[in-house]
Amino acid sequence: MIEERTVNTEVDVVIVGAGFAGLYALHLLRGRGLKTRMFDAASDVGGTWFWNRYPGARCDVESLDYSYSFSNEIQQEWEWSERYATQAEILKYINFVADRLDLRRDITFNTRVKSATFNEEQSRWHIETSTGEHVNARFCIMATGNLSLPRVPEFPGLEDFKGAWYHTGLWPHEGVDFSGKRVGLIGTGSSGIQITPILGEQARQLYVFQRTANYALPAGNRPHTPEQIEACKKNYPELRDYARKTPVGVASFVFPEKSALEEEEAVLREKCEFHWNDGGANISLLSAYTDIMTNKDANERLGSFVREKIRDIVKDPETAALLTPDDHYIGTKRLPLESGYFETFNRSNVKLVNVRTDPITTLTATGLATESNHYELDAIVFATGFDAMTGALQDIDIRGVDRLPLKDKWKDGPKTFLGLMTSGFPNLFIVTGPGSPSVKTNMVNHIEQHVEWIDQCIGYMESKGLKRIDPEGKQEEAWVEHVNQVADSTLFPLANSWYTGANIPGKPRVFMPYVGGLHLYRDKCDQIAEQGYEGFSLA
Ligand code: N01
Repeated sequence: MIEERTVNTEVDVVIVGAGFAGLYALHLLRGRGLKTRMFDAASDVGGTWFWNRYPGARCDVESLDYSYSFSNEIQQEWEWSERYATQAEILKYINFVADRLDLRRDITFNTRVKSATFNEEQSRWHIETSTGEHVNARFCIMATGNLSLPRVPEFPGLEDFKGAWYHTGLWPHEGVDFSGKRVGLIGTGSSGIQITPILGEQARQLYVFQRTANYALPAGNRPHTPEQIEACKKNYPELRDYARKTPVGVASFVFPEKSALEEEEAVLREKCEFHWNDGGANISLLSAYTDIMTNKDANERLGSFVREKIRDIVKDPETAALLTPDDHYIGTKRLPLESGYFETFNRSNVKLVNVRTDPITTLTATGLATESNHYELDAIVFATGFDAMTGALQDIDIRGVDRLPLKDKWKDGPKTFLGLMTSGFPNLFIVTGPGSPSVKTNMVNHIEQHVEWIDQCIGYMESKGLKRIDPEGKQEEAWVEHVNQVADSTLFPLANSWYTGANIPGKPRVFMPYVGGLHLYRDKCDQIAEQGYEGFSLA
């Protein structure tokens, strides 16, 4: 029994998170005539793009793809200026959409959802916020994002450090001027790789503390020409339709036909060179052949090409060797797109420090100590990532049937049906949750698919007078097994990445996204809905 608590508000749906997912959900559900409330800890809309304001932050999916497709008016009205949009431009776009659809009036900002508890008798969720509000809702939609709980490693001495420190995922709105400063950057994932060139230009001295060398491919970012924009706007419906039929949800995806092992060396090189020079090679190179992500030898043909490029760019052979990845297959960790990252290490004010062989031991009042050195620093930038995919959800005290905490249910790793719901937590939807293609796709495309599925599902329940939906335990187990089987048929689980939770000490090691392809996944979700939500128990 849930204890008696003051309930201030009764609504149909609570949505947590005002990013791409939450905003679209609010638009659709409100359009259905449902009373909907949204909460976000931020002071405005934007989700990940609200927080990640570090210099150099850009999306690694082309802007013409990384945008809503549900409204032709919106896609015709908006103009993307560059191939890869900056954080600032994406945030402006999200604000434009929020205003255009008049979404703000149902959003409560600066408010964190502390807990969500399922009341079995009423089949309703009881939500408590950081401002003391209690809201009772039939449905709860967690649009909390996959990379929204930033993580600063627990280095001893951080509180002693007299300089300023920042996390890329919590960047100050007023910006930071590093001119004339000695700056230490910890982390060389996508965020570290994007911020490095800018820190290199600004700082008097930049130390990049690298634990693992990472692959990265040139972004080849450039302004859109008026002709490109016009062609895209004219063909948007077809482009979007094609994107939906691809494994990653992008219009430029080309289905591969051949194994990399069957390709002659000269032809493979020519292809790689073309993509390298054209930039944005993340998707095109990884999917240039059928087996880059499934066969070690095929993968190695691409990996060796990129390693050679790194050695060509970086002039100092010792630094080049350190920057050359040697512990994972290319693409098994998120493959960042870079703009001048490797070149930055040719600058005289930039030094790469290997903290794998000489680990960071402590932060001090004046800098950072490794086992064998001390680095004097005025500022430290943590580009150390996030508790990904499950972190933000588990940060909320979510309790389902019998008040079982989600944390307990997921103690050995997340368990969901389709990454959309988890059994024992009825009427709680997760947008792009663990077990869905999510972070392995164009997120906006996938978000639209998930939100539309949830909206349709709620509509179906309304039309049938149903109060409760919960995945069947057996179906969930089968889905989790399928997700694992598909992952195990690829090289992805071999890397220590946030996809597997390996970046968080003590987190269960499970490969979380579904890598069977968004197109096939979409068909599966549609089929389930068409068959009256097969695999879910409805009451
Ligand atoms: O985080 P990460 P991120 N001592 O976890 C290092 C998306 N994103 O913020 O590899 C020393 O990838 C850690 O080292 P190691 C994108 O999906 C997208 O960069 O664990 N180092 C690693 O180098 C991305 O994948 C864009 O050995 C420590 C780094 O910190 C995801 O967000 C841009 C350490 C963390 O890398 C996360 O990226 C930015 C320690 N104790 C982000 N702890 C786009 O372009 C951690 N590290 C769309």
